[in-house]
Amino acid sequence: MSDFKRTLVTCALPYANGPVHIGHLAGVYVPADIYVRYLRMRGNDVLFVCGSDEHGVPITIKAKKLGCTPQDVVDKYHGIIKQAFSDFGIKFDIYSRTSSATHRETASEFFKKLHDDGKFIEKESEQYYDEEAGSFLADRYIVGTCPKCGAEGAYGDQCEKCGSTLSPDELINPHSAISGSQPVKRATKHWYLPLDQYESWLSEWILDGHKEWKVNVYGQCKSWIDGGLQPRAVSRDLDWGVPVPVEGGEGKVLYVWFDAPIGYISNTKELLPNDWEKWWKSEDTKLVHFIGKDNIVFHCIVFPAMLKAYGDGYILPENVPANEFLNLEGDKISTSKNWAVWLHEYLQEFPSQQDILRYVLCANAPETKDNDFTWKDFQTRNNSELVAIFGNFVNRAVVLTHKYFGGVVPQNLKPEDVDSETLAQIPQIKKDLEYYIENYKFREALKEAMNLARLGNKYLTDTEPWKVAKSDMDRTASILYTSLQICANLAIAFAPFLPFSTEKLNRILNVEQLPWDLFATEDILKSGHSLNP
Ligand code: B3M
Ligand code: ZN
Repeated sequence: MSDFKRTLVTCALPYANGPVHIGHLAGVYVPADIYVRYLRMRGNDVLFVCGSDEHGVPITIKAKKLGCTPQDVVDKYHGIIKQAFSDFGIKFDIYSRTSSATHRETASEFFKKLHDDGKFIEKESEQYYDEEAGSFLADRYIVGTCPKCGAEGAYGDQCEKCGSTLSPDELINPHSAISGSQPVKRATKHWYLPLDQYESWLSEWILDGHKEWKVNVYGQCKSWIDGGLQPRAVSRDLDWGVPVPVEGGEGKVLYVWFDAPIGYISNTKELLPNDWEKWWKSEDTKLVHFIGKDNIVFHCIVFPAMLKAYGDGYILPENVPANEFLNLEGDKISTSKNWAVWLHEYLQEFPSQQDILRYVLCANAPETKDNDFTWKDFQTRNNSELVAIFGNFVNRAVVLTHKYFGGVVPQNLKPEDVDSETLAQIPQIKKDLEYYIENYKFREALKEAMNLARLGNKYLTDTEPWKVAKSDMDRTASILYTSLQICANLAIAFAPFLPFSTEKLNRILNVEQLPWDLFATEDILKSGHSLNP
C-alpha cells in the first residue's frame, strides 16, 4: 500500500443529456467502485466523488430537440443517472450536480482568480453567428456537407458518417441548426488558458514523473505534449452554463470543460464544507481520476494546468487509470443512435441481477484496448463462471453442511494433507489480487477471485464428501470444515467486485462483512458456528 494518508477517488461526471449505459459502467464506474470498496475494506480513508455534468452544448441541443428547457433536461437525467448508479451499487459519498449553487460559486471564483492573477490571455476571433436567432453558434450547431465524404448533416466539429474531425470552416454550405439560415462571421472575445506556457512543466510532471501510468494514458499525454500545446478557450458564447464573472463576460459562460472538473472540488465542498481542503490541498492525499479515454487530455493536461495556475496548494492526480471503449455486439455504442444497453432497462429485464453485469463488465473490461460486449458472452460467463464455479462451490459446501451437520460448522476431526495444501494456496491468491487492484488491473484481480472459487470446486471434486459420508463422518467433517473456510475467503475476495452476491453469501454464512485482514487466515469460521439455511 502507498504511504498516502487518504485517497480521493473521482469518476468522470456523466453528461446529464441521456441515461448511462454499460459502456459507462465498464470503463469508469465499476472499476472505480471496486477500487474504493477494496480500499475501504482495508481500512483506508477514502472519499468517492461524482456528480452530473449539466452544462455544455449537447444539453442545449437535447432541450431543443425535446422542446423543453435545458434545466428540464438535466433535472430528468440527473435523477435517472443517480438512481442507476445507486441500483448498481456504485457507492459514491456524494453524487451532486454542476448546476448546484456550490458549484456555480466555486467555478466562478476559480475563473475569477485565474483572470485576476493574469493567468489567461484574451483573444478576439471570428465565429459563426446566426443573425436570425441572434446568437453565436457552437460548432455542433453548424451543419453542412462533409468535405471528406460528402455526407449531408455533418456537424461543425465532426462528421458522424465518416468519423472525421472537422472545423466549421471546412463544412460545405454551412447553415445554422437553430434557424436554418446561413451564418455570418462575427468578432467575439474569449479567455484562453495558455497551455503552451505549461508545456515543459507538464512534460516533467508526466513524461518524466509518471512513467508508471497506463500505456494508453501515457501515450496520449506524450503525443499531446510532443505535438505542442496551444492556448485553449475557456469561455463560450452560450446562455447555458456558469456565467463568465469578469468584465466583458456578458452573454458568455465558462466552457463546460473548464467548469466540469472543478465539479470534483465543488462536490467535495458540498459534502464537507468545513473539511474539504484536506482532500484537495494536502500532499498526504492521493488523487485518482477514473475516466474514459476521450477524457484523458482534460484530466491529464488541462485540469492539472488549471490547478497549477490557481496554486494555493492544490494537489495533482497521482494516477488517471483511463479505460478504452466498450462496443456492443461489434458496433460502437451510440446514445444518438440508441445503440446501447441502458442500465435502467437492464434492470427491468434482469431485476436484482446487478452482479452478473458487474462481473461480465469487469471480466471483459476495455482496460488496454476497445472490447466488445455480446449477450452470448454475458450468458457464457454467467453460466460457466458465476454459476458453475462460484455458485456451485458455495452451494455444495453449504448444502452438505446442512445435510450432514445440521448447518453447523463441523470440527476439523480428521485433517489430511490435501486440506492444508489447498488452503496454503490462498495467501498467494490474496497477494496477487491485491497487487492487481492496487495497479488498476481489475480484470486480472477478478480472475484471482474466481481462481479461489475454482480451487474450492476442485477440492470438493477431489475429496468427494458425499461419498466419504457413507463411511467416515470424521473425515467428512474435516472436508466441510475446510470448504467452509474457502467460502469465507470468497466472501472477502469477491466483496469489492460483487457486493450484492457477497451480501447474500454473508447472510448464508451468518457473518457480518468479514474484514480484508482475515483473508487467507486460518479458522475464519469457527467450529460450532451456525450457518443460515
Ligand atoms: N461529461 C464527458 C463525458 O461524459 C464529461 C466528463 C466530465 S469529467 C469532469 O465523457
Ligand atoms: Zn464525412
